[in-house]
Amino acid sequence: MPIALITGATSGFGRATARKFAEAGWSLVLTGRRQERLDELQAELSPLCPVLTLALDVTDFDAVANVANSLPDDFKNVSVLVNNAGLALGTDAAQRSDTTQWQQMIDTNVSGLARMTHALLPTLIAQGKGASIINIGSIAGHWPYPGGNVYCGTKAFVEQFSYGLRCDLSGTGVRVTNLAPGMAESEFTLVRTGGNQEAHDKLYAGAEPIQPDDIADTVFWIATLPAHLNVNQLEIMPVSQSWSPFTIHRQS
Ligand code: NDP
Ligand code: 8X3
Repeated sequence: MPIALITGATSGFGRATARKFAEAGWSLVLTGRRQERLDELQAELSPLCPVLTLALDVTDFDAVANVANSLPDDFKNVSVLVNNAGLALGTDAAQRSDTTQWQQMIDTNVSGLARMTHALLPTLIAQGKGASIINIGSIAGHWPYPGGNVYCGTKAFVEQFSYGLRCDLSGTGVRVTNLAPGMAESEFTLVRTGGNQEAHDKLYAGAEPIQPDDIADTVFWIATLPAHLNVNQLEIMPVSQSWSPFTIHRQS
């Protein structure tokens, strides 16, 4: 069976995607920082498919550069890379934001994703036709909102980087997708707010948000499309989420 490598498999979209691919019997390389969560996934999914877990921080650029070389023979021919690891930190206006949080978002969502891709490109190109890079962008990369500042910027990067990869990989058979979800219920808001359960509950209450399984189904669909097809960009929102009028600040 083919091999998928999923970053940020310890929670939310990444964990649901791991479960989806496991049900289909794919071999999986699952990464994230939390070893306990990786151990739990290994125990849960090993009866379904071959699973290798790797404790990997995508901001550890030396470890990321070595990731392809560190894979044992049974797991080295990765044909699907799901660049999912990412986070938002804070919702303050730029002028009140903490630049340490900005840097962590840039290191994770931009540099980590770019370097993971670079590390896996020779492997993916060697697999050729049907191989895929599925980058998890966001509607935040398309539409600004107050307090989104650097997070939105990192997701705009993911979109443009995905298109640039499409250009550079022309002729290799390797596909690239920017999958841009809207509001989804995961640990995202707990991470963003430093563990504020009330903020999490309030945001999702009555909104019927996207669930991680919805994104897992979409990732699996993209990865298993006929090899001559490339989904360049897919934006997906809950029906409950839409746009508002522009804000006009008026002189008093
Ligand atoms: P979760 O917080 O539930 O999951 C985030 C995952 O990213 C975790 O597995 C976490 O693992 C991993 N991660 C974070 N930082 C690092 C790091 N430095 N190195 C390795 N892994 C890391 O959130 P989601 O599932 O919602 O988020 C997944 C992706 O989807 C993110 O890129 C997010 O920006 C994006 N997204 C989320 C939306 C939402 O509304 N939820 C909407 C649109 C996009 P660990 O902590 O173990 O390292
Ligand atoms: C997460 C979606 O709108 O909360 O990427 O930024 S949003």
